[in-house]
Amino acid sequence: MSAKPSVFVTRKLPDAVLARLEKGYTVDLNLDDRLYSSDEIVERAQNADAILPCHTEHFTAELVARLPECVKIVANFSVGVDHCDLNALAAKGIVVTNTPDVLSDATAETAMLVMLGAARRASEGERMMRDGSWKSWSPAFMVGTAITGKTLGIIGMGRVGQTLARCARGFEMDIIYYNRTRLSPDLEQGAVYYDNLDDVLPKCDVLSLNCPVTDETRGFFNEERINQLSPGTIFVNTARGALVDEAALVAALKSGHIAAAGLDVYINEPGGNLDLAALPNTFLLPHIGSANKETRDAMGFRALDNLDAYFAGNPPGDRVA
Ligand code: 8YV
Repeated sequence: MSAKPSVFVTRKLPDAVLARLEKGYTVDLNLDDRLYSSDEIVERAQNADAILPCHTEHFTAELVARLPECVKIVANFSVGVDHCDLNALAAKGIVVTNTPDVLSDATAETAMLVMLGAARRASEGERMMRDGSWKSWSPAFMVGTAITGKTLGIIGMGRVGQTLARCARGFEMDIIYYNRTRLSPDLEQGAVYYDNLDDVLPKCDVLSLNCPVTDETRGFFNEERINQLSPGTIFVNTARGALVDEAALVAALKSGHIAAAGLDVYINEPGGNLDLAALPNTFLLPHIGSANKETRDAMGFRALDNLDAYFAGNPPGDRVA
């Protein structure tokens, strides 16, 4: 090991983060911000004590098996860790960390943005203004749905879910939620807990997914679950596309059973889903939930805090494996 631990950074990080990183570490940077293949990740890891990846690099069991012994920690620049096979990494003795808390506000802001965008038909209106097709106005023109005073169901009441609930209360929304465990009353802030999805889905005017992808939640939002929603529900997903059966979602949006969807995440990223894009009642963003300067800096610093702790011989604060 060189005097300074060496860190392989898979993507281009904010300048302030790189400046701090370079003070404490020998770095292998990707200033072109190209997406590395698995072979390139393995090759660049050959001299690395640590890897600092994003969710765009998939640490499958196969890739993890090929990582050299020198790699001691994967310090993610993300809160989600579904791109990492945590069992494979742990079995190899590699510590894994994430960046919780610091992106909760940004992701909740994005959930409100896509919720309002879907409810108020913002995508249709925006396109009309750009292609010059706005030719008339009437009381029946572009009528959407109010969210003020409606019931918001949140699936996954972790940090982002709680922050979204706080934002939605600003619109006088009633919050109901499903979570593995009930929150304490001070965190619930009046939100009503259900220990069963079956009880939440039919009661929502707006449903928001805010849970991680696990073996249990992958693809859970399927035709059967969608049919449990009351007709006209607005659907919001800023968590992960893999939670959703997108073909079933497209069918429900076409039939009007789901009135509109506001999405920031897709099964296929980058790229998204062209069937969803072809529908007028979708408001779609390209996975930019945490994309503001303040948050991206904070995510980088949080990843560095984890690296610093690990290489100082202390337990990293955000260890997930
Ligand atoms: C990040 C995210 O932009 O942190 C997460 O889990 O989904 C995003 O907001 C991305 O993961 C960065 O790697």
